Amino acid sequence: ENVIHHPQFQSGDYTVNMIETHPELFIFSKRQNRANRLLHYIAEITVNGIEGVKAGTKKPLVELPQLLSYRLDDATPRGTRDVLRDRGVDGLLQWMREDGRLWLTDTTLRDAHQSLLATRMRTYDLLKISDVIAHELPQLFSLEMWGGATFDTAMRFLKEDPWDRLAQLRERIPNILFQMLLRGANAVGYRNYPDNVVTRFIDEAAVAGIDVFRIFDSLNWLPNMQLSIERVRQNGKIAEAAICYTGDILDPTRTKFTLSYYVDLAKELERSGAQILAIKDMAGLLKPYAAYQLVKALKEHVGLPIHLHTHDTASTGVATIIKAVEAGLDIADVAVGSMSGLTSQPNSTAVVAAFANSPRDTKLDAEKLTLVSNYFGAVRGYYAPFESDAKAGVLDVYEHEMPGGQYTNLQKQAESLGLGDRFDEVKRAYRAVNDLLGDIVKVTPSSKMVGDFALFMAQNRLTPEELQRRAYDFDYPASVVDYFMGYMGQPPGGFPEWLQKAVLKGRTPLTVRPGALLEEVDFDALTTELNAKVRRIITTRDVSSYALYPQVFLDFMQAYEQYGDLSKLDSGTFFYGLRPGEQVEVEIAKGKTLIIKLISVSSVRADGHRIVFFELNGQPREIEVLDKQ
Ligand code: 3PY
Ligand code: ZN
Repeated sequence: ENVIHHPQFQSGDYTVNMIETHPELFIFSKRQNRANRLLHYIAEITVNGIEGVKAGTKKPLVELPQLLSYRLDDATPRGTRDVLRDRGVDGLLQWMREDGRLWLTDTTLRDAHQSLLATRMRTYDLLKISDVIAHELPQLFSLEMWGGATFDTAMRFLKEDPWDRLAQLRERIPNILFQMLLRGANAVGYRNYPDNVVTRFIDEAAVAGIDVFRIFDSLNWLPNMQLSIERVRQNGKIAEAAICYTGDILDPTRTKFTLSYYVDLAKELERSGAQILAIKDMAGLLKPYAAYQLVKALKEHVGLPIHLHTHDTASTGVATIIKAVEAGLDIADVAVGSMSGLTSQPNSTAVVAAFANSPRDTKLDAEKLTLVSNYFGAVRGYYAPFESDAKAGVLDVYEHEMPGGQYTNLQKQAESLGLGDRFDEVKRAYRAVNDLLGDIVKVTPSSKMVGDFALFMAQNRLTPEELQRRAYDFDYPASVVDYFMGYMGQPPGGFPEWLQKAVLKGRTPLTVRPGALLEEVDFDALTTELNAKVRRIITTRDVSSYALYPQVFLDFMQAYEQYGDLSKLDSGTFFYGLRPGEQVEVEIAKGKTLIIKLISVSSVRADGHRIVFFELNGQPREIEVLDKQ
C-alpha cells in the first residue's frame, strides 16, 4: 500500500526498480496511520478553524443535485483534444475555422472561482462533476482549469497538490482541451524566475496534460513572453499569447493604451510565434463597442484566431462578447451560470442562447450546461466565507480597474490588515497608485504590487499629494521596490523617475530582461536539497513546485506529513470541521471507508490543549489539539 499510494507511483513517474531505489518505502515507521492523521486534521479545524473560516462557523447546508453517472468504459465523445491528437495544432485550428461556430472556453474550474471565491475551490469538488463535463460538453473549445492563482493556492490554503488536480481531471476528461493561464516569465508566481525554471515548468505542464497555454506579461512586455511562446511550441502544444487590455480605447483622454498600441502589440506577438491571440480583459474594462473596434482592427492586422477573455464586473460581459463576435471573434471565455457574473466571466447559457440558430451557433446544449451550473450552484455554498458581498455588477471597476481575479483576494488582504471596513478607500487608493505610476497594465503580478501599494496608502492614510510631497520618507512594500527595480520587466513608457528614485533610494534598477540575469537553477542540486528536507519521495513535479514556491511547498509537505492526503475529505468537513454528534464517511481508498464521528470537545486544559473525542468506525479515539484561539 505504501507503494501504490506513493505520489511518484500515482503520477506514473516510476520504474520497476522504484522499490530498490527507495528503501524508505518499507519503513512503515512510527508515523501515525492515515486515519489518525485525518482525525488530527478534523480536530485541528474543529478547534482552531482554517484561514478564512473561523472555528465554530456554521457549516452551510449543501444539497448536491443527483448527477448523471457513467461507466468506466463509456467512451467520451470526440472533442477538441481528440482533434489535436489526430491533426496537430495547425490541423485543429484549421478545422475550427472551417466549422465556424463560436467556440467557447469554460473557465469555471479556474478563473471563475479565482474571481468569486478567492481561488478556494477544492479538487474534491471539481472531480465530482468532471465526468459530466467530459460526456455532456464536448463541443467546448477548452476548459480553463489550471494556472493563475490556482497553483499556489492549492498548496498554500487547500493543502493539495496542483499537479494531482491536473492529473486527476485529465484522467476523467480526456477529450476536451485543457487550458492554463501562464504569467510568462513569472510562470505561476509573482516574480520573474530564471529561464530554466520557466521552461521546465512548461515541459512538466505539457506532459501532465495542458494543451493550451495562455501566456501574458503583467506589463505587456514582449521580452518576458517570448521564451514561453517558443517552449510551448517546442512541446507541440498551443501557444496562445495575450494582449492585456486596460484603459478604454474609446476614451480620447486615455492616450497611452490606444487601439494602435494594442494592434502593434498583437502584430509583434504573431511574429513571435503565437498560434492564437488572446485579448485578456482581466478587469472587465472592454466595453461592447470598444470590443467591436478592437476585434475588427485585430482581424484586419493579424491572421490568428482571436480568443476573448473578459470579466462581467460591470455586467456588460455578454454584450461585449456579442459585439466582438460581430467583428469576427473566434473563441470566447464564459463560466457556467452559477459561477458567472460579477467579477467572474459572463454566463455561458446566455451566450449559448444569444447565438442559438445563428450562423455562429455554439452547438452546446444549454440544458447540459444547466446541469453543471446546478452542481456548482450547490457546491458554492461551502465557499460562502470566501465570497465578496457584491450582489450586482458595479461601475466602479471603470474607476479602479482592478482585475476580477484580484478583487476577493485584495478584500481578504484588506480584512487581515484591519482595513475591511475601509475597502472603498483601498479601491480609490488603487486607482490613485495607478496614476502615480503613470498608468500601467494591472494584472498579476503588477496588480498585486498596485494592491500592496494601495493598502500601504490606506494604512498610512496617505493622499497622492502627500505621498508626492514626502516620497522619500517611506519604506515601500517589497513588491513596489521589486517593480521599480525592474524585476517584473519594463512598463510601456517607462517608470516615473521621481517615484523610482524615492523608492530605490540609490539602488540601480535593471533595464534588461530579468530572466537573462537570473542564474539558472541547478535542478540536480535542488532535488538533493529537497530530498534531505522532505520525507516523501520527490518527483520531478515536486521539484518544479519547490523551484517556484520554496517555502509554500515545504509548508505543504509538512501539512502532508502531519495530516496525510486530505483530498478524500468532503469540503464541509475540510473547511468547518465537525460538531458533536456529527458523522462523516471518508472513502480513503477504493472500498475502504472510514466512518468518523465527533463525540465531544473538552474544555481547555491548563496547558492550553483540548481533547477531541471521536469514534472511528465505532472505536473511541482521542486527539489532543492546542487551542490557538
Ligand atoms: C492571474 O494571473 O492569476 C490572473 O487571473 C490574471 O488575470
Ligand atoms: Zn481573468
